Amino acid sequence: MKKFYITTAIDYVNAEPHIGHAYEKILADVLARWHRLKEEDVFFLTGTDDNAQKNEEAAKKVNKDTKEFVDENAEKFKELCKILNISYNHFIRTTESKHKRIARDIFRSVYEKGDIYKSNYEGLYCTGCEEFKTEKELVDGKCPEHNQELKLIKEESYFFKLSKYRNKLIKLVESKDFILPKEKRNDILSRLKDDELKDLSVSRINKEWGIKTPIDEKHVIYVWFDALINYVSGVDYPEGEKFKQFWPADVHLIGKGINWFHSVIWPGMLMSAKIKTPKTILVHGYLTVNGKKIGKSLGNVVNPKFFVDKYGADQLRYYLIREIPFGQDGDVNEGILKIRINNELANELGNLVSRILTLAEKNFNGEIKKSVLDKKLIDRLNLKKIHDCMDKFELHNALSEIFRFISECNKHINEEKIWELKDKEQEKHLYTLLESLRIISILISPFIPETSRKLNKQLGIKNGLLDECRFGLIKSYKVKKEGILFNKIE
Ligand code: ME8
Repeated sequence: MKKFYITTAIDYVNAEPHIGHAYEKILADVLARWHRLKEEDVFFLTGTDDNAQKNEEAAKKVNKDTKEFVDENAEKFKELCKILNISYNHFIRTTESKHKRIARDIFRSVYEKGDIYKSNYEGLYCTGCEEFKTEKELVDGKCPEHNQELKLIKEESYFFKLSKYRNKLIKLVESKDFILPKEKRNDILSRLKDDELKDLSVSRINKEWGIKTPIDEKHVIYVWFDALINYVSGVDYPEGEKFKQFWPADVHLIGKGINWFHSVIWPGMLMSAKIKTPKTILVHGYLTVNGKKIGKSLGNVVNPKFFVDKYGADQLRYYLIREIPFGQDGDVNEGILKIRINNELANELGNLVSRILTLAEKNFNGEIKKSVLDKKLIDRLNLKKIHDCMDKFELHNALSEIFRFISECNKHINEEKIWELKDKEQEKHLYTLLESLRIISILISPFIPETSRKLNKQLGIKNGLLDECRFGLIKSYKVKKEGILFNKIE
């Protein structure tokens, strides 16, 4: 059986989750569910980045014990996954003892290889990014991601010989499908080729919070070195069955701001530790409000729970995936969310289901038998295009192609005036339409899983697989209408 291992970034728990976090989890969930529909063995990992200094600083600000504080916030990220129907297989936290042990083991093996040495660091640190910045990266003396002042730090530190792996890294980054979408590769490649690749400071001295390095108790492991390791500790590196089955990861899904860490630093660490590198770093854009990145430190967070409570999880999932072309930034706009709910979910999908089931119940007592398929309608489904879009991670295009077929079904009902047809003639059309609904339900299930579940219930069928997106499989239907799928928003 083919396997598919997908991860999201692990979130900082210095505050509650915002809609950018929700967006990433939804994208990953769609991919995980799609691969399950293809009957692949899927492992989907998400979790929290507990050991960051910014988490400790945030805890101190509210006079809380850091562990208690990160535990509380981590729960909120789990809760977010729950309300969004995120079907992860494991939720990892970097304060777990297993992760800590594995992070120390990897640090040690890189050290024993001779790739970690002690020196001094002097530079500007952005706690928002948890990263040293160069003068060149600053805008008006501030970090452009977080718009905040940097701390000048001058201290003893252990360094990882990242520079040693430069040529191998260039080759990796140049390889097809390593960084996707393709446009996200050039930045990284030019930075690797044009700038001198510096060794990386991988420890911080005299810090209370974090994982102690296995070679010097005075130092904790730099949080990025620690956090990236979650992708292998989450599948029980080095001896676990899951590691053997699932590593290397097929997709690390991340936001564009942390591409360098995933495309350069992480593979460099893996090369040194003699672990295979992941197959694809898949980079999504940022959600913005009035064009500005949404972020805790920028103080313009949008709470995803607000949208879920007000409109529903599937509605939010649909809107975010359909509205924002994968890889690009997208402005969160409640007005457009409402328009999409009304025009596409309620008027197209909801209405289609209601029209078909109403006729089936009224004229056939809900019982529709298999009959000749209506070729004119089934030819309007372009499954290949949907597959191609998914293979290319164009989730927005896949979803829009599915909804194009939904509106073709509505058009077909109008063109053929199906409600005016009699007996067998009408039943024949309804059979093809019910088969269309069954296939639509399979296709939408990764995107709007709750809707698919409700629809299957009304159709009286079980959840299907991609392989069952073929017309004429069901011998007879017994359908039962149960309320409407989507309420219209005033
Ligand atoms: O970066 N729109 O954590 P994080 C879309 N702990 N995505 C966004 C976003 C926005 N406005 N803001 C953030 C970290 N993200 C590290 C990751 S992985 C080993 C460690 C994305 O909480 C962001 O790009 O700041 C990242 O992929 C994820 O949310 C977590 O961000």
